[in-house]
Amino acid sequence: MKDEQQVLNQLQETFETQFQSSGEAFYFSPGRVNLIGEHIDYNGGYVFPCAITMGTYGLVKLREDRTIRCYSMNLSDAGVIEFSLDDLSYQASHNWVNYVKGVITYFNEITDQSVDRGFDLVVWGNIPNGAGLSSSASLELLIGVMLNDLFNQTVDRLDLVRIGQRVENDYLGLQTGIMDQFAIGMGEAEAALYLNVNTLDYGRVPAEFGDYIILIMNTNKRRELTSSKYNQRRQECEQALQELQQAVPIENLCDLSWDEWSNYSSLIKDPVIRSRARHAISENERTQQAKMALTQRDLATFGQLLNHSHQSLRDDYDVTGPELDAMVEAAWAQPAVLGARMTGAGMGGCAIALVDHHYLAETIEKIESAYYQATGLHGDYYTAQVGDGTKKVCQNNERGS
Ligand code: GAF
Repeated sequence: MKDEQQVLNQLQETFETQFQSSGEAFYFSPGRVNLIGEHIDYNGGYVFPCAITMGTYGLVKLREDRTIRCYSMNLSDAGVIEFSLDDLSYQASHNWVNYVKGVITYFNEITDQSVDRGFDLVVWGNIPNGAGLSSSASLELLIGVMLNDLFNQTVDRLDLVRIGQRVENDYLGLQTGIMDQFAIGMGEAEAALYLNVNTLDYGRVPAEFGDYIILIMNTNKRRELTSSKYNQRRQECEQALQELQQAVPIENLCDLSWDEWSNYSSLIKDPVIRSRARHAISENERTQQAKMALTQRDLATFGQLLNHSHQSLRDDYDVTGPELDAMVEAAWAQPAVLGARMTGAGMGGCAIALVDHHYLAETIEKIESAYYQATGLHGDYYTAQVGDGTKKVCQNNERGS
């Protein structure tokens, strides 16, 4: 992995080549992994994500006019994508830049149209695209934090998080919850966030795994999180909720405890809808237990809960798919692994495993060999640390050499 200084230098060189002037301020926004609590941030449950040290860097400079020019070093073939502040509508050909437009749209809404000048922007990231590590939420928060500084606003972090979610929900039509933007905006080095999505109350739990580390395993099966499939799961959960509400006064599926669920599950007639609800309610229970296990440094229990989470996402929620299952099963077979599961939305993308770091290299080798045998695909393996939320890195004149 490049070190940060190299990244800043390359961003500046690229800025000068593309825009014939120097960028002024550098920003960083992380990706996230969710330890456990999957597909329940839209069911009123607890989630347990953390920001990671992989993420998106940006270098920006204000302009005098109303033009915005954006260049991604990862998608250099797309060249500079340009638009005017006077037209912030979605355009398919504008690709990743639609996230920039979406954030400006909602930022302007709550700051009395404060974004009144354009800017030039170069970004580079090391979160693999479509891998379920939230490259899009990373970009949303990067832009939000940047706009706050560029236009001397004081929008608080939680509102920037909400703006990111609105970009997904209202601008792009993907009915996601708030977990990803929250983890990225509020993250802190060495801490996982234990978040109640109903109240947005949260606590920081030291992400201390002793001899173990979180290995991120990319299936390289691009996540096919079409809005229709994700939104379909949401609708199924809503249907389950409505049927339960005939008999129980709850507002969210996760208002039911696992014990209560056994009394009411038969109210849901369709077995598929029933299994979606069972996942949400059991996952919420597991997340609470996992938080307790991690707090008590009971990693064996924590690992078991990761395994059960994956089984539930596979059998009840049907969002794993053959590649994630093969990767996770390969990890389960390794003696140095305490637990493994898919992370994020699923349907491709990444899984995580809790691995004894003394045996990391041979464990990766064995997982990779079993995964390749099962799928014909090669995986990628990362050991990112738990890192800070979105932040300004420095002004250009503070950059070392
Ligand atoms: C995606 C969504 F963006 C999150 O809100 C969450 O629902 C996650 O899938 C599944 O837990 O990352």
